[in-house]
Amino acid sequence: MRKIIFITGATSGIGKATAEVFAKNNYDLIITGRRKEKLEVLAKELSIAYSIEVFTLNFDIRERVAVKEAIATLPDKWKNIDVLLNNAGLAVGLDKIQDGFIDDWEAMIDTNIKGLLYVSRELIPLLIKNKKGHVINIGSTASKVVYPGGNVYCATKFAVDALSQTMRIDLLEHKIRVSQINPGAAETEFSIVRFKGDKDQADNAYKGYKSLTAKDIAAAIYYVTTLPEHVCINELEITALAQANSTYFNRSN
Ligand code: NDP
Ligand code: 8X3
Repeated sequence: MRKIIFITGATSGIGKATAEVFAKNNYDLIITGRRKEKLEVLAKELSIAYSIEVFTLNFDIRERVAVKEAIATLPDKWKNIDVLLNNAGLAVGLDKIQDGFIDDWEAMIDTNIKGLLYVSRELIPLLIKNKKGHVINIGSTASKVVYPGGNVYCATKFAVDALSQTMRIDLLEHKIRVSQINPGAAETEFSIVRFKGDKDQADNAYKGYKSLTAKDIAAAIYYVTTLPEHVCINELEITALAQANSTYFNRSN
């Protein structure tokens, strides 16, 4: 029987690359996101390429009822989840706190914190019931060190850090692993979303250095699931060689 990974935000970037890596390693996938067509194309592609099964769930993670209803449609055999990847997330804007747009703040808080909680609340009881599991939360270098204009995004990722630490305590008695992966800048749709479709601004984020790719992060996510059952990687921070932390980059290339 193949293992199952549930991935939030699998329509692009890190979530999509992770779906590819786990499919290649003979996992069945539950992939989620708002863009239904992208989910369906990916499901078809991966199930054919790797002879695995893929179940798609199309919902907006900010909608509490939609999350609950979507997860409730999982057939029993798909509830036997081994890995939950809480990945869906975004940054919107890079404004100073005094200039920030409240709609942007709400999008980040509702997605990065509340959405992660809604999904976790539905799925963690299943992991407990199955007496196994691994929760992997995607934090950020911004879970540890803030940067100018990062205010609310950094706050949401600090919150993810707090949740990973407390989940680890809550799930200790159930032998469920909790890992947090903290990527630095990785070239995905992240900056396009942050800069609201402004491609020039988005491209600037990755200028002058070789940034991480979504595949680099996906490889690390897979790695933390491959260790012996008694071992838990609590946290991994991964940056490009040219990035020291949230603020310091070597852009001399
Ligand atoms: P992408 O923009 O490429 O992917 C984000 C994914 O999240 C998409 O699949 C998107 O799906 C999903 N998503 C966003 N909002 C919602 C929503 N409301 N409901 C459901 N799904 C949603 O970015 P990344 O792959 O880079 O980002 C993935 C995670 O990695 C995020 O948590 C991000 O904060 C984190 N991260 C990214 C870094 C980077 O530099 N790229 C660095 C550090 C952390 P859809 O739009 O179809 O709903
Ligand atoms: C994303 C990291 O520094 O590009 O979490 O905003 S950063």
